[in-house]
Amino acid sequence: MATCTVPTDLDVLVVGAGFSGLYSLHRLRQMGRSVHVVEADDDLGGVWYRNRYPGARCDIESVDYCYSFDDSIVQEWTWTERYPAQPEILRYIRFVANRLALRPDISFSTRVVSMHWDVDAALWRVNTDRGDRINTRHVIMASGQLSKPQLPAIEGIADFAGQLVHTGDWPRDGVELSGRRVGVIGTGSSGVQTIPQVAKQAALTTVFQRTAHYAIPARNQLLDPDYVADLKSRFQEYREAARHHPGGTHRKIGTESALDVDPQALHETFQRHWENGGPDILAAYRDFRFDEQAAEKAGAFVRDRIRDIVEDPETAEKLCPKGYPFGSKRLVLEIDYYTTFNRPDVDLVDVAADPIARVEGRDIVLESGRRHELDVLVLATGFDALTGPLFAIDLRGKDGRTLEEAWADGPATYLGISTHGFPNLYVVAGAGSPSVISNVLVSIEQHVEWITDLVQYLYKNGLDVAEAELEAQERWTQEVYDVAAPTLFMQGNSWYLGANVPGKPRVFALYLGGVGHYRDICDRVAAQDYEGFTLSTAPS
Ligand code: NA7
Repeated sequence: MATCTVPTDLDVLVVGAGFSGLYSLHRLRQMGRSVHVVEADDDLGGVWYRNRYPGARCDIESVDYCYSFDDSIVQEWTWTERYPAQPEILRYIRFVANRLALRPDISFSTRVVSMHWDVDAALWRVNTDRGDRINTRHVIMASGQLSKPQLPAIEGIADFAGQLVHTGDWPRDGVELSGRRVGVIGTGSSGVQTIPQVAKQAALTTVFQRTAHYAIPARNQLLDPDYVADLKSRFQEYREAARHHPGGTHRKIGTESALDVDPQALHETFQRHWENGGPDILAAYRDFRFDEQAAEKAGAFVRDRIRDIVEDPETAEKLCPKGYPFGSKRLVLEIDYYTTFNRPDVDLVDVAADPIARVEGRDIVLESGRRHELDVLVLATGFDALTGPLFAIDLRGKDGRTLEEAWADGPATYLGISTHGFPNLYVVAGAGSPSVISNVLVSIEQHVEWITDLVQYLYKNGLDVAEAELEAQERWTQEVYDVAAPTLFMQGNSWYLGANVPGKPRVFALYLGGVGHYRDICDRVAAQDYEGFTLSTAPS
């Protein structure tokens, strides 16, 4: 795609042209700021551009996973499925970008390689891989939470003699799967979504599973036009409720303990959730997030359903999640996943029992010496989440320290938005905020509005610099950890904890205090003239 030149002097540079970056661009343009977006990919869409693997779909309902800021856009767009598939989301993002004429202010195929804060000029000096040198007062990092694919540390994998692909960076022209022997490593959301689709085409599908994840039927379906029309007629009211809901959704939150309910009633509740599909079962009882025994009630129910569906008892047992609490990793929504293992051309290999030793030529070699010869190897091995995309840039703040050095013990932020020592740098829906533990579209809109309001406040008041105070940052970071500490999330070896990336500090970096509560805190800070930030003019 043809791309435009990046202006050399800007009020605001936005990094990334996904949901966050596009809304940031629109809002700042409306505020009259000089703003430009740089995007490493050759088109817009962010994760929804790159995750083009067969079966890719959002695990939040389409009517919630969309913008609300412009009601005419709400009225003009009509979602077709309960859980939107990647092509439909990408069409939506393109529709919004075209509708708001955003493309002229985006430079594609342009990756930021370094960003250094110039203290005297109070500017970020930014370099891109196309040789652009940009001076910008503010930078909004809209570079995504799950945008840096994580490759497994398996000897010889880079030299795999067949075709190697990662779900998070799926080739634009697709991958020929039909008639081929396809291996999939990873059984999180991406693996569970793609395995049934791969199996429909491949001659043989071999699934390498290290941990069985809890998966619930999505019960995806075409949306009833009357339902969509009704929602549209009261969409702002509908979204307003989500803005004040802990998860940014409409999920009903149970008030009872799963330990106080009699087994029959418990079973009926679980069965209802299983039949309705979707992740709402996570909130069926108030103690699912905190009490292992309570969560285990749901865990046992799911294992029983797997045993009902999967015909081979040995395969069923391998697919049963064990050893960690239900809900402590992201709950996976499945479509035809468990039934796929009833196919004669699908194999499940338990690589917890017999780990992958190395890749040799076209073979995956297990520690036992068993070999699996493949034509295509699909890595559904997840992402270096939240911090990965930020650390990929040589990003240096006031004292020349990199962000990676500043966050050596885990993300340290004020409100998840800003970091002491890195003035005028804002992260949208990143670590320290509700981010992807909520309906991220609600969180993105809230962040973009709050951040752009702050930028505009500075300009209106003749100020140049906003820097998070160290004390405010320490308090907030502690709050993030304290809220997470009593939850079962601390027990799941998930990307939420950074557990999937060797050497990453094991901290729960998302704010679990709830989207509505978080919004109130941010609003209070803004109302008190951005309490916790030092606001100043440029030294020179
Ligand atoms: P996830 O949820 O991080 O899942 C990655 C999967 O890959 C998971 O099953 C891992 O097993 C597995 N994995 C990673 N490395 C290896 C090695 N070396 N050997 C075997 N298996 C491995 O990523 P997804 O892309 O599925 O989903 C990420 C988010 O995107 C998701 O939560 C939604 O929010 C959307 P493990 O569990 O670590 O044992």
